[in-house]
Amino acid sequence: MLQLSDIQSSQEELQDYYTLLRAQHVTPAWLNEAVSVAPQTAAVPYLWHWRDLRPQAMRAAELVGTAQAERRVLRLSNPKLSGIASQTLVANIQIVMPGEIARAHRHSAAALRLIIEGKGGYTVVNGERVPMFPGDLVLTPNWSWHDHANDTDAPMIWLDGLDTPLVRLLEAGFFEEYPHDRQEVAAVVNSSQWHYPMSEMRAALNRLLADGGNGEKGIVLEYRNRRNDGPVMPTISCHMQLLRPGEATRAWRRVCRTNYHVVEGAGYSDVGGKRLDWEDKDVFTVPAWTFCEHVNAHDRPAFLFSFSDAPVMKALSFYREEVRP
Ligand code: GTQ
Ligand code: FE2
Repeated sequence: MLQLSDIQSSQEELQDYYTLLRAQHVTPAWLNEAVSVAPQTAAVPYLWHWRDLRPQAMRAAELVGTAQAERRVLRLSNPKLSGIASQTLVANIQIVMPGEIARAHRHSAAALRLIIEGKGGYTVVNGERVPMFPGDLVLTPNWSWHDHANDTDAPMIWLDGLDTPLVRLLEAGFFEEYPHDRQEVAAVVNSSQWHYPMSEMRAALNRLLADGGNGEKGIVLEYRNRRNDGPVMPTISCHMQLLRPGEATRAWRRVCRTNYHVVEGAGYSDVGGKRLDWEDKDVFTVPAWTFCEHVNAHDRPAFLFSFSDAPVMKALSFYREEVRP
């Protein structure tokens, strides 16, 4: 028969033993080893108001040139993390002023841009010129060359989403500067595999709305990778949700991290019991395994863009989701 053994040792014996272990860089796992029955996120729900962000982006453009900063970027910082919006994905605000360029480079981190403001600057992705208009999604996948330019007379401001914290955790980060400030543009294309215009997304959502939506998830579409029809990039998936005036979604929680950007509209989201009131161009973060429901509290449609690391969690069989009963 199996028996649980109960050994009585003195505090002194134990402390001597632990001291010895520490000196040998060995840790007894029975001390402080908290097992969690469900994910315990360190991050907190948080919202950044555009009315606060925009003046700071403009100020950055006065204080720092694109020659000094590899990228002139403000990193939205979760109050409980250090300098990042979520554990795996950053959400940054980048500004490129008229006549400026952000010089060409490439890195292991995958990036997306959701354009917030501007009259149409462009990003060059592996020699392809991709236009940037408000609401557009632009991808610069892992190890693709990219530089940004603004040849208009208005500031260009966008939201950057990158998987840099994940790449750092996995110790997989490479970075390379291009030999010139900008890439030669090989092709000027109207429809690039890296570009998802807001006009097309809006039209697709309105068609879905007319068809009654896709069930309990509401009026929401995933951006598809144009090569393989999967998530837009191996580590990041992107969605756009249309919330009808007065619509309230069900509360979901998922084993992944999600950052939201309000393309347009006003309302609020209940994220883990915290109410985040949002309006046009705000950004907010939803930690892992935290119930989240959205409410469009106004009489105009709301468009919520989001990006998450769900593809990573699915690939590793960690993904779960549930609706609040
Ligand atoms: O635009 O290439 O927000 O490399 C952070 C790192 C943007 C970019 C960021 C980057 C970029
Ligand atoms: Fe970059």
